[in-house]
Amino acid sequence: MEKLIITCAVVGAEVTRADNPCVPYTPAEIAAEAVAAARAGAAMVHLHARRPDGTPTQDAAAYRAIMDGIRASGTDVIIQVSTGGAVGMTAAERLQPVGLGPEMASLTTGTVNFGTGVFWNPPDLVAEFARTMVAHGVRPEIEVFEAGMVDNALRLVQQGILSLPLHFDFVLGGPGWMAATPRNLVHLAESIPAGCTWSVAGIGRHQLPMATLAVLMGGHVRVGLEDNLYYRKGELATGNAQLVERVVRLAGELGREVATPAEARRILHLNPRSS
Ligand code: KMH
Ligand code: ZN
Repeated sequence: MEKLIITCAVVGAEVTRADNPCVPYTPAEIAAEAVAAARAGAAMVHLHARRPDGTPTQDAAAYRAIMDGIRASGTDVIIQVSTGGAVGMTAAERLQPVGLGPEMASLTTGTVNFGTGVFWNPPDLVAEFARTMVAHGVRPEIEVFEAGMVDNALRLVQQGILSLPLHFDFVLGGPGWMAATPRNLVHLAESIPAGCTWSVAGIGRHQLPMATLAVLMGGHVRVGLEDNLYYRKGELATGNAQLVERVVRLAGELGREVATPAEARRILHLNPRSS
């Protein structure tokens, strides 16, 4: 098996300090959480930005400040920006951080219910996002909330917009999406073409069981406060690093080595970082 890539989704767009006081808001706080996650063993961070009051923003300046803060720490963690943003944002708003030329960006390849709203990703928008990523040399991570989103991504390959191998992230267990069950995870892992890679992001209480399955199945793992605020039932996580540390321990117990950012770049077919 390849070494295990741990991605940390450090803040997301929805969770607040009322949910868990560790949720970071300012660029400096988000960067600090990302650096702590990287030091704990995350090879990649999935970023969203917030305004100082906690409301989500896709403002490029906010992302730039977060990215600069992460790089200033000296970590070479892979930086993946969100193009999902928050429900209700326009396409132009959501695309802003791609212009900064991060190594990766998330790309959700279909529309799905999200909380009480709709996470709107019609075909034209998805194709535009994919083309913009390619134009900026940004590698997509395909976010899969429903099984048909795998097929939608492969259609982009057939259309010549994206190319294989792709990296998929199966986001399972949120209300209104595919359930976080072993059967669904096996089905998704078997649905992607040979040579592609996948991780799983289990939502809430599903984070740990899905991570465990991925470690055993040869997939990769996403954890972090975006997806899960708790360490265990009734006990809030003390930060992103704590959730990453647990996966590192789990992988060690199960005999799977954890990838460094440089190793993760090789596994994901990203260019090596020169500086
Ligand atoms: N906040 C959700 C509406 C992504 O980052 O690409 C979308 C999301 C997915 O978090
Ligand atoms: Zn996200």
